Amino acid sequence: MTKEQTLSMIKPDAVQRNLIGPIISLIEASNLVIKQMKMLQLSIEQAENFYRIHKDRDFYSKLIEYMTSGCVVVLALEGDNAIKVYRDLMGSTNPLEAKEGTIRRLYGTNITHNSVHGSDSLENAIIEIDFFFK
Ligand code: IDP
Ligand code: MG
Repeated sequence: MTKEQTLSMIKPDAVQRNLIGPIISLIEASNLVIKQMKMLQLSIEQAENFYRIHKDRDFYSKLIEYMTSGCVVVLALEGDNAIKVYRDLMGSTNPLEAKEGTIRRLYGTNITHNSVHGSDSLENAIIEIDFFFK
């Protein structure tokens, strides 16, 4: 197994509902170690840059509006196969399709307000950790 780092974000819908603690508990229970963490409100420029691969999607403007609507918590997580371990812990993008016990199934409200973000590849994990913690 290879030790990796991944970027996690607790999104505004979860921060607003006092779910930072429960989500961090699930992360720690999955043997992922928090290496760096901070709370901030994304600017429109930051949100647009972070989600630039989705700029041509119909949900993009709604996504940017939502992601800048309140504070987020960003965390750099480390562990064996951290990228997959954390993607599995999050569950599917749509909370209705996410497996029992996953963060999105437990806490997500809908496909936009799905409580958490996680890097989807080693390459993007490096870019995203750099984005917030350089
Ligand atoms: P992911 O977060 O599971 O990696 P992505 O496809 O990368 O999913 O989408 C980024 C974010 O954009 C999602 O987490 C969600 O907040 C939002 N999103 C994705 N697909 C849709 C959609 O079909 N409608 C509305 N919002 C969406
Ligand atoms: Mg994604």
